[in-house]
Amino acid sequence: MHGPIILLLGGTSESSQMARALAESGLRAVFSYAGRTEAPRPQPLPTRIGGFGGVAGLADYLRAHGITHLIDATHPFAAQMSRNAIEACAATGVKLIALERPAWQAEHSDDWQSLATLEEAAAALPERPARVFLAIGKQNLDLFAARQDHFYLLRLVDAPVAPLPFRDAAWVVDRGPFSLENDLALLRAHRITHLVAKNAGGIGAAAKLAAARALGVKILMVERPALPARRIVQSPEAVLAWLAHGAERGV
Ligand code: 3Y8
Ligand code: NAP
Repeated sequence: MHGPIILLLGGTSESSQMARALAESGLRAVFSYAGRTEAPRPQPLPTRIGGFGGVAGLADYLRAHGITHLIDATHPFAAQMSRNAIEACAATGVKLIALERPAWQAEHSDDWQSLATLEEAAAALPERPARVFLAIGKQNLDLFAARQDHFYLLRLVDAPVAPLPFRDAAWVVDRGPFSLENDLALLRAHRITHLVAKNAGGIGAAAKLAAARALGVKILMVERPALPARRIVQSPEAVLAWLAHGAERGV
């Protein structure tokens, strides 16, 4: 009897942990990146890069490759990919599980404001000029372009190819995982007063929160988009148990 044939949707530190666990288990799996960055971290699994072509494209891929189990370990803000995975698995009968890290929580000493969207975060910036660490990558920067009176610090995975939509900005190229000392130095060097972040959760990008706490920087946290119900676990071990359980039952 053949074991599961797995598609692992990646792009997070948890998906890298999952890939290592799958490689060690000897199970048949392929790792998938969207192709957002120039040189994504190499994985210990056969890797495909690029979109599938919507729900239909993903369903075709699942059928063509005899995929039996899909692990969605994408970032909590990769909502379109996660929605597509739910629909394509429902259409093909492929079993779906999400590997997701818990959201970050405000601590009592935090100057932390939760927002529903990046637009709300932009609107929440103060009237008076501020010095803002936009730790949201390079998509969505235009949402902040209306406020040219702030200084913006950006952290990008790849150097920007287009000019930034800001009058007064600096940027660093860094991929993470980030360290507390690095993020403390970054916030101090740029005299940051506000931090805008998406609630990624996990450890890879949490250092900026600890640095903000230490320096009394105001945290504007964009909370995660809602997703339809699906099976969610929070560790690669739980995913392996789910795979083993299913395999025993021959499903
Ligand atoms: C291409 C794969 C690892 C994984 C690293 C984690 C950590 C850094 C949190 C900050 C926040 C941000 C951004 C971030 C996080 C980890 C993890 C995580 C945030 C890589 C990766 C890919 C991407 C895509 C990229 C986005 C961008 C977002 C930078 C690889 C490094 C800001 C999200 O240039 C672009 O277009 C970049 C696009 C989507 C958000 C955006 O809108 O710009 N991630 N990030 C994946 C693919 O092609 O499928 O290149 O190796 C993965 C990681 N991103 O191996 O250590 O918690 O997992 N990535 C956010 O949370 O706001 C950084 O700087 O503090
Ligand atoms: P998204 O908006 O949810 O997805 C947009 C489209 O990108 C999807 O419909 C799909 O294209 C393609 N795609 C996304 N993830 C893919 C994957 N792992 N493999 C193959 N195709 C993928 O996704 P996103 O927010 O742009 O994120 C893209 C990648 O960056 C994901 O791997 C995600 O885990 C990672 N990431 C994102 C963030 C973030 O802030 N959004 C943060 C850290 C890491 P088709 O419809 O053509 O299939």
